[in-house]
Amino acid sequence: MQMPNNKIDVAEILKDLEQYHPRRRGWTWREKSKRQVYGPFEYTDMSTPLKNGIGIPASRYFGDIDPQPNNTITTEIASGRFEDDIRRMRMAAWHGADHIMVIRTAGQSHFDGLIEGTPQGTGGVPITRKQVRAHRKALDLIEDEVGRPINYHSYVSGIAGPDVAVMLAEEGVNGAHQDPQYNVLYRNINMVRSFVDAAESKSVMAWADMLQIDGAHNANATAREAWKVMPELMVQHGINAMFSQKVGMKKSNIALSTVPPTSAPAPALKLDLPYAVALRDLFSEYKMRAQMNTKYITSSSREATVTHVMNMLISRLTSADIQSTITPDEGRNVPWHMYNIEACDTAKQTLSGLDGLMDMIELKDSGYLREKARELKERAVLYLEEILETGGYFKAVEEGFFVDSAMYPERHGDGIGRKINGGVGAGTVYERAADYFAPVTAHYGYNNVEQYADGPMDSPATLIGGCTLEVPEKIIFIDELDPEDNVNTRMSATERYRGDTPYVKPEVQWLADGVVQLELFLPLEARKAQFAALEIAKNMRLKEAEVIHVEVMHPTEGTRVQLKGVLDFEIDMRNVVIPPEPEVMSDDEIRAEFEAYPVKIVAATIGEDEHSVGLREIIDIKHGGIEKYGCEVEYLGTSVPVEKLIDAAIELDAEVVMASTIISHDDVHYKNMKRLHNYAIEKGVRDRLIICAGGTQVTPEVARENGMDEGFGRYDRGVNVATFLVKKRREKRKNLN
Ligand code: Z97
Repeated sequence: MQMPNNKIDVAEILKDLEQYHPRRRGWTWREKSKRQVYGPFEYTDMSTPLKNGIGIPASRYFGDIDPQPNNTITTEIASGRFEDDIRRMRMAAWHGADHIMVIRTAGQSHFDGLIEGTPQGTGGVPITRKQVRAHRKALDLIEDEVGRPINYHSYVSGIAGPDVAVMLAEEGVNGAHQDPQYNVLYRNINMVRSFVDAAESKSVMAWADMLQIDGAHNANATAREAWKVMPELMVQHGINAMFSQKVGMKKSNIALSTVPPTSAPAPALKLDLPYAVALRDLFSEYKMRAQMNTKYITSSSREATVTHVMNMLISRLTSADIQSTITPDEGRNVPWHMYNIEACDTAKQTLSGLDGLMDMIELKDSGYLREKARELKERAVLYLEEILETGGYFKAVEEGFFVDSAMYPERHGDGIGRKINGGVGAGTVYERAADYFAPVTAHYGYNNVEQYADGPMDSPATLIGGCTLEVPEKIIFIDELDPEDNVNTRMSATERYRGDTPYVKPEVQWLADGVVQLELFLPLEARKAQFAALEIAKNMRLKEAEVIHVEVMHPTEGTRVQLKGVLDFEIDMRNVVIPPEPEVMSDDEIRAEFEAYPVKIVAATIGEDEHSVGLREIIDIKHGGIEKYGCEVEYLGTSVPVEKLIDAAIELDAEVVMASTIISHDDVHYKNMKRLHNYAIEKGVRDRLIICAGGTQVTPEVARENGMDEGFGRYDRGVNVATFLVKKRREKRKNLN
């Protein structure tokens, strides 16, 4: 497949999937460097550059640099259609994501086994072998294109945890959430079963060298007052981390899912920073995955972005290894393409802007920060002690220790209580028989390998010539089971819009979904504004209109409303006239030209026209006008007669005349251009002068028809005028020689 100049071909990826096997296993960190140069700057907290990527918009001021922070950057994709996720992964990778977390369909934890095929999901995709394999195969192409390994991530939670773990290991998935406490607390899966399953899952994950992220962030998101669960979060991290280590996972593959527990307007840093410091004190041997706070996310994407930025300040102050990026539309949409990209850009922008922070400041080693961190650690240790006194973890869960809404050791008694013998899958754990033996790799616990004393003790699978982990050809690949709910039917429904096609529709998550967002300000109070907005949407022929954000600007003066809806038409690009892109020279080239061949310009707004702003924008250095290239401009003001402008050019021996003309009533702007041209002829200077005109209603073609050398319209800036002048003067010099 041809990359990077072509669209990624999903159909091509799906072809011959049964032959695809992952080309590597395990997690990959970025290549960090203490001294990384990007353009004119030297960075200390960055990693190696991408081969192909897109910098944040402001990078154009710095020679299009695209500094890559040293943290892994996560993007969470949740469209529910894995084929559309593929295109989003590619965009995210170009914007700097190297950890692709594909959210799974709501409640997959309750599926009691693996499923096959490619059904559509809700809020994520149903994780299946075909879907995972297609994603990993697409990521191989994408990582070659950006020149950096990309980690693919999924979930090993739920009643089918070990089955999923084996499938993910087989398919070369690089990281996963795994935490038995998640099953117990949030999915009411039996706790004994969950911990036994977790041991098996973690063994398999360890074999595949997968990075594990725990599930503690869920306590923060579930708690009534999220900052009060800080001691518990530490306990949850500790239980999962130590359990994983005992099962055989290496410490560097164990990551804590950390999350700043509060958000502004709470005094967030005063709570979140001591908490982050306490975590580093207790868990320095493990990796830190910093997620942003999601508990207090609202439908304001602005607010979510600020929270994200503030959270990243903590990441920089305490060195997070992975920076997660929740999309800023998380509070109102199943995240859309552009918000995934925005979140990656927010991370890049913030982390590069904060480069070198810890070389300049340090966290105080006494006072409030350390006292608060110590207090949190003490609360966590007391918590653990009480768990022991109560009779262990299972007993503590029974007694509702977890997700209680008070700050431990206080208790509200509203924690999530589960019974040791209760929950899904209770009573399904059996002791292995004395002669139990499974010829598989990465199996947890007693496997009676001694009975095969002559055989390979460490790898019982060699007795069958290797299991599916070593011999991927043994994997049975099932393509599709459901004749309706599969990728082929979905893709044929949108075939018209795929690949090289003239038909286009806007989209936010699925190809040609037609969804658009509308932003309105209405001088109405909030409730009236919402319903007025819906009425407006109806008049605009938007289908399925839905208000997604309401923000009071003032109780009576007005309300900001954002809504989404579906457009029911397409554009045929064959009918769209696209003017050629204006050629723009680099600032350096223009500057060099005017240095070598200085130019004098006279400029004015002509006729009876008092507009001055447009022309000033073209001239003044303040807004990037042509002055910055070293042009000498004599500005004569507004309402200048055309004759006076030409006379001034003669008197000052100027080479260029720039006329601004905004008023277009009765085509006076074009009439004045004609007069300029004729008067210059009359004076015998037309050949000597370059005369151009600009204004909001000016069309270059019509300006030329009316005697101008060039015309400039509403989208032209100083650089467009300067580029034209350079080219025109070069042409004139050439003709002279
Ligand atoms: C994050 N925003 O960054 P099901 N296991 C664990 C989880 O946290 C989740 C699942 C399984 C989050 C990710 C929410 N997390 C999104 C530890 C979900 C999902 O829905 O129970 O089938 O699996 O980590």
